[in-house]
Amino acid sequence: MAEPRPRVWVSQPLFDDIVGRLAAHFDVRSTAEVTEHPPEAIAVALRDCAGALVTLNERIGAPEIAGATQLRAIANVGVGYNNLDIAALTQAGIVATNTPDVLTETTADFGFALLMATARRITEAERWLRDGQWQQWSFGTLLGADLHGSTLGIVGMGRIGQGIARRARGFDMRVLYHNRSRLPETVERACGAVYAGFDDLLAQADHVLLVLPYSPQVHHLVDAAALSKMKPTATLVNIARGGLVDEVALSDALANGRLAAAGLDVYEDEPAVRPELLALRNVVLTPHIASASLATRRAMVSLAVDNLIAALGAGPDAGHPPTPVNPDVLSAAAKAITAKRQGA
Ligand code: 8YV
Repeated sequence: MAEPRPRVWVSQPLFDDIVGRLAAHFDVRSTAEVTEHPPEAIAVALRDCAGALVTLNERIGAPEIAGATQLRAIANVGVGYNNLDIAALTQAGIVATNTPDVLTETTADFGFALLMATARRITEAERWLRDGQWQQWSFGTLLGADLHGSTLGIVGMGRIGQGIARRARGFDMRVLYHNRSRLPETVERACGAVYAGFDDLLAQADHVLLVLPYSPQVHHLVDAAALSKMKPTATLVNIARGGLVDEVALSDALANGRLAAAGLDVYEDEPAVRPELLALRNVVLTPHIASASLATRRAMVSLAVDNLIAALGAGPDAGHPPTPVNPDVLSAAAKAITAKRQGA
């Protein structure tokens, strides 16, 4: 009798034609509607699965995998994977993968768009016009801050940060960056970016853009103290993770003229947005869409599907998912697959 096929869970409706590729190898348990899965439901969903395709909405750690004795791989649709407890997954021998590269340029485009909208007050201006407030053209209406000739401070100089720096060159901006480690000089030169300490960057930048990965170590990196180091005329843009910014301190700074404006695509408690932020006119708020072009979101799902198939030992790249997060687990898993094949 044929062995039963491994079961995989797909936590959200993604693109059916792409996710459909999983069915060639696995028994797929899909999710028809966008669903908020509480932790207990995730634990139940994972219990009899070998793999899962998940999004940032699903937080998976030790309690969720405790009963999932067959679970071998989790493919995250997203470059950020702070929704996954990598230490717990690694300890349990579960491979985790993410989706870098395919979203770099789209996300960098959006970072720039949000920066422009924030500095030049574009959404505020549209609301004002739609509200019927444009009764007479006036010279002093909705004056914003320039991008060209200004200093941009990028915090987090990975692939997306570098993409933003390259775009900034076209606007004749001076680019400072801060990163855990300084980049090789050749990369700095290619991006036209100069390394700065965090406080120095905050003090010098006219626009500060956050693009660093979230971890508990950088929780509230931008707090009241950091905000007080920024120019009162500056803008802050966050396209990384909400937890990087203390939203109470930010709302306070925006309301009291200690910061000119902010553009936020991510929030501390998504999808909830603080009423204090909603009430402010000098903040541009978007619903976590930095990677949301059709082509890129499809590419992300496709890469996640490739990762899951390979991590579970199927398909042409069996045992070698393209973008693992915890490759140590993978090498053990890949060895087991090779051994099984050689033994077969
Ligand atoms: C995704 C993101 O849309 O890639 C990331 O880290 O934040 C977004 O691009 C999100 O992760 C979907 O799960």
